[in-house]
Amino acid sequence: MKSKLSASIMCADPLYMKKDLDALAQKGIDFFHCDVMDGQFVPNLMLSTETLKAVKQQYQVPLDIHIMAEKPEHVLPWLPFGKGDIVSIHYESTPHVDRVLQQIAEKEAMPALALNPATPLACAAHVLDRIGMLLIMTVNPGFAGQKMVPCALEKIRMARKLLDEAGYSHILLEVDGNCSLENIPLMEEAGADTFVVGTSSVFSKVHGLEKGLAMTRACLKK
Ligand code: S6P
Ligand code: MG
Repeated sequence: MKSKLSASIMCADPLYMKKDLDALAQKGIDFFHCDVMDGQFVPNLMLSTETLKAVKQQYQVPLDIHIMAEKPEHVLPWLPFGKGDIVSIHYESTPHVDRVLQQIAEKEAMPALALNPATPLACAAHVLDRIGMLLIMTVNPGFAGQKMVPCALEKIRMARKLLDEAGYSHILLEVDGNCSLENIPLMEEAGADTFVVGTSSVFSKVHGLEKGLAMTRACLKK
């Protein structure tokens, strides 16, 4: 499977967001990763429904919406998504994981399950028929600019094994958090195929957006 980049748009310059998104769209970014945080499930607030609607209306780039909210079933009806988009919910955020994944599929988007760093992979075992993507958090969710947690690479390796051995190799394996030029090759080697790129790579102030994107693409093997 060809590796993909999902640009974390919360890392764009909030005063010049359109400039950054235009450049990414023009350069053929695979997804816009849209973090939705409620200040309860995670200690931060981000991105607004109006921002997501404006992005959805303006660009053809598929959305990769990452809901970090308690009871995502209450948030889903406000969000703009449909065919071609991906919507992930956290296992830890609702007792009705299976039902909410179905609600996402009913709107023709790809349902995805996200797992916090300390959540065992076994939590995904009974919904593999429901999901098109498994999202492994490689930092604790809430903020950009953090360091990868120590067990991340081992967890990615175990996730790849679980998917392959259970006959679900087609499920995308996304990693979110500290996808840097140094970490991406290690994550890819461990079996990840979809990388959320934020301040550690594409949005790094060191290179600027376009050079950052080119350098990030260059470190993918697949
Ligand atoms: C964080 C959020 C992520 C970040 C991304 C930032 O909770 O879910 O999507 O936006 O991880 O990337 P970086 O390179 O700053 O860690
Ligand atoms: Mg995210």
